[in-house]
Amino acid sequence: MASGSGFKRSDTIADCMPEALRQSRYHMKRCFATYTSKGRRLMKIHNLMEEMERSIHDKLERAKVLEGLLGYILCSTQEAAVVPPFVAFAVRPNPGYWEFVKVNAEDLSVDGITAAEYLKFKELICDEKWATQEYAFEVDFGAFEYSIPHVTLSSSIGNGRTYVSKFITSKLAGSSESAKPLLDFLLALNHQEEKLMINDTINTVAKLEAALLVADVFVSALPKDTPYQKFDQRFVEWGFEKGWGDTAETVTETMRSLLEVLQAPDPANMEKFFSRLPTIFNIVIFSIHGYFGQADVLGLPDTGGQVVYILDQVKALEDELLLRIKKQGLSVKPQILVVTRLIPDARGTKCNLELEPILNTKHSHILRVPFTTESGVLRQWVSRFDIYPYLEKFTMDATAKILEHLEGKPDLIIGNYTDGNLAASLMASKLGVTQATIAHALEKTKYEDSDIKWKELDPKYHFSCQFTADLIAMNSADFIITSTYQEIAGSKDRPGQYESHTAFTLPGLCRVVSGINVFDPKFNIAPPGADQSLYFPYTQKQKRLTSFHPAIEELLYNNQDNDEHYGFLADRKKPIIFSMARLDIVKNITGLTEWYGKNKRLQNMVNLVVVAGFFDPSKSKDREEIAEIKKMHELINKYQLKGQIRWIAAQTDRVRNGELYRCIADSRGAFVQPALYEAFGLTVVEAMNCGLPTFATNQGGPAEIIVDGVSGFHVDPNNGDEASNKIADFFEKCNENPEYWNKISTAGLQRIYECYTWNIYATRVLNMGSIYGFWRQLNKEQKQATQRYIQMFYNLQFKNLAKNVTLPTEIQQQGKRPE
Ligand code: UDP
Ligand code: LCN
Repeated sequence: MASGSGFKRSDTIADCMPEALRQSRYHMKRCFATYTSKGRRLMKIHNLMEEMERSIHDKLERAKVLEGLLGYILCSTQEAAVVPPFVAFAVRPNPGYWEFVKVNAEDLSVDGITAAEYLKFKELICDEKWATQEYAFEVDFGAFEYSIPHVTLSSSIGNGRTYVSKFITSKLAGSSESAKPLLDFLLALNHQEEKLMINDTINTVAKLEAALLVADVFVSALPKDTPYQKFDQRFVEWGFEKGWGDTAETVTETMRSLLEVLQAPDPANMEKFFSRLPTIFNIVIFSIHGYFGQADVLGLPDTGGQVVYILDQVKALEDELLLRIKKQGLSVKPQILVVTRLIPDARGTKCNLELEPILNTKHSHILRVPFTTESGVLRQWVSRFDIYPYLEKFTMDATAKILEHLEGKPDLIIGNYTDGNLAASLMASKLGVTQATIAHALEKTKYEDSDIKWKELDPKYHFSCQFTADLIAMNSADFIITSTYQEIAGSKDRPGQYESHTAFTLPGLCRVVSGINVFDPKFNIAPPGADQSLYFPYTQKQKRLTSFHPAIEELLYNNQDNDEHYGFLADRKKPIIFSMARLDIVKNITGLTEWYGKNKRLQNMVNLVVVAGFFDPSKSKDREEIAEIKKMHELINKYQLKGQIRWIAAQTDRVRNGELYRCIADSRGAFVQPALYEAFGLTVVEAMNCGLPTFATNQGGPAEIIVDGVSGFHVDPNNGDEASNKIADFFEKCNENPEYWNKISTAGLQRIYECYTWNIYATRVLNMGSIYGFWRQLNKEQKQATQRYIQMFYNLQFKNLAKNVTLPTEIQQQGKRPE
C-alpha cells in the first residue's frame, strides 16, 4: 500500500504531512475528529485503520487516501498518542528509523517533535503530573555516542563485526603513529603473565615492521611443516614470542597478515589477523536463573532453550578454542566456566552441586554459587522476575570463586538474559574485561505497552528492575550477540526487541530518551544451531535410536492417564501435530489447543500431541504455569478433546526427545510452534533438523528461520482460525499428493544446513571476542565516560528498585534482605 506516495527518502514526514493532509482535508478533518473524540488514549495501527474506515465510508475515497502519503504514514505508524486536540504519531518508516509528529486535529497543523517530546506527550495519557514536571529524570545514553561511528543502512544492522574491521582499518591507516594502538595491544598480550607475540624490545611500529620483514624471509625459506620449536630461539632474538603459529607455514601466514595490516590495511585482512591472535583462553558465561543443569531440568520453570543453547555453545566454543590454540603453537588449556545459581532445594536435579564438569568437553565446568542473604543461603528456586535483590551479592561471591578457579581473570565474559547480563556487566567493569551480552528474550516486547503500564505490571513482573538492568547491560557490553535480525531491528512492520529500548518511558520513574542505538556496530547476528548428534533426520535409519521406541510408543499411545501423560489418541492412523514448550502464557500451547478444538476439519485429519509443564497445578510454584495448567484442562473439557489429544508432561531427556521428533515425522505429522512471541525458537530448529515440516509463529525469530511456504510455514498466533486452516490445508494437500510433505521436509533441512549450525557460530563469536577487545581499547575514553554514567544509574536507580522486590516467604518471615 502507498508506495507510490511521492514521498522521497530525503523528505521528513513533518515536511510532507501538511500538504498531504491539505489534499484530503475534508476526510482528514472527520478522521482526526474521530481519533480525538474518545479523549486521551494510546492507539495502535489497527485502531487507527478501523477508525479511519468508520470515518471515511466511501471505499473508493478511502482507497484514494490510503494510496497517498497519508496511507504510507499510517501504515508506518507504530502507535499514536491522543491528547485532544492533538494526535502525536510515532512513525517508523524503516527498521531503526523513527520520526515523531504532532497533528492538531482542529486545524490539521503539523509539528515535527523529538523522541523526548513524544514521550512526554504520551505520558499525559497516564500521568499528567509526571509529564508536566520541569525536571523529570531523562536517561540519555546517546549523549555518550559522540566519537563512535555507526552503520547507516537498516540492512547493515547486526553486521557489526564487519563494520568494526572497516572502522579500525581507517583508524590504523596513514602513518606508523596511527598503528601505535595496535602495537600497544600486541605488547599487552599474555597468558598468565607470560608474554605472547612480541616483547618489549619491539617498542615502535617501525621496529615491528623491520622485525617482521626479517623473520618472514627466514621462515618462508623453511619447509612448511617445520615446528615452531625448531626456530623459536631465532624468533626471541628478533623480539618475538610464542603465538604466531605451530609451523613455519602458519607463522608465515600470520606474519604476512600483520605486515599487510601495517602496510596497506584492508578490513578482510584485519578480521583475518584478529581471528589468529591468541587473545582468548578463558571464558566466563553467566546464566543465573532457572535450573541450570545437564539432566532433568528442561521444562522446569524458567528453564528452557537458554540452558540448551549454553551447553551446546560451550562445546562449540571449546572445540574452536582448542583448534585455534593448537594453530597458534601454544599448549594452553582453555577453560570455560558457566556460572549459575546453586539451589539447595534442587528438586532432584544437580543444581545443588558447586562444580560439575560439562559433558563432552575437556576443560569446561558449571560453577554454582548460592544466593545469600543476611540470614544465610536462599534454599528454593526463585522466579526470574523476582531475582533482582540477590544479584549484586551473587556477582561479588561469584567473582571471587571464578578468580580462584581460573587462577586469574577471564579474557571474555558473556552474559545471558537480564540477570546474567547484569552480573557480567558488574564483573567486566570491575575487572576491565571484554564483555558480550546475549538476551535470549528481552521481556519488554512480550507484553503490550509494558513500559507505560509498568506500575500495573510491576508487582508481578518487576519490569522497572528488568528494563533498567537491560539498559545497563546493553550499554556496558562491548558487543551484543543476537540470534536474528528481528531481535535487533525487527521487520518492516514490527520493531525489534533492542529497538524497542531506543526511546520509551516509565512514567513516574524515568523517561528513556535514548536507551540504545541499533545502528551501533556492537550488534552482531550469530544464530545458534541444534546438536546434530541428537537432532538428525528421521530418514537416517541406521542412526535411529530404536531402543527408545517402546517408551515413545507408551508415551504417545498408552490409553491410561498417569503422571507422564493425560488424554489419549483413539485413532493411531492419523498423523500427529506436535508441540513442545514450557507452559508459559507466551508459549501459547493453550492457544494451539483451542485452535485445534475449534477446527473440526483439522481434528478429522490429525491428532494433537503437546509436551508442556505438568497436569496437576499443585505441582507447580510458577504463577503463569498454574494458570496455564488450569486453562488446558478447561479447553480439553470444553472442546471434548479426549481421544484426540495427548498432553505429555515436560520431557527432560534431550536424546529421547530427538527420537520423539523423528517418530512424529514417521507419522507424517508436523511441528507447530504457536507462541504469541518467540525470541528465537530452538524447538523450531530441532524439529527442522529431524525433517519434520514446521509451522511456526510469525511473531519473532521463527519468521526469520523459516521461509514461509518454502522451508516450512508461518502462522499468526493472533489469528487462530487462519492458523488452524493453514495447517489443515497442508494436510489436505499432503493427502492429495504425499510428495508435498517430503518437499517441505527436505527444504527445511536444507535451510538448517545453510544457516543454523554451531560451527559457524563459534567461529564468529571468537572472532568478535578478539576484534572487540581491540575496539574497546581504541575507544577507551568514551567507554570510561559511559561506564561512569552506568555506575551512577546502577547505584541511584537500579539498587533502589531492587530493594522494593518482595522476597520469597521464607526470607520475608525472617525480615532479612541481602546486604
Ligand atoms: N524442552 C524440553 N522439554 C520440554 C520443553 C522444552 O526438552 O518439556 C527443550 C526443547 O527441546 C528446546 C528447549 O527446551 O531445546 C526450549 O527452547 P526454545 O528456544 O524453544 O524455548 P525457551 O524455553 O528457551 O523459551
Ligand atoms: C529463550 C527463548 O525464549 C527462545 O526463543 C530461544 O530460542 C532460547 O532462549 C535460546 O536462545
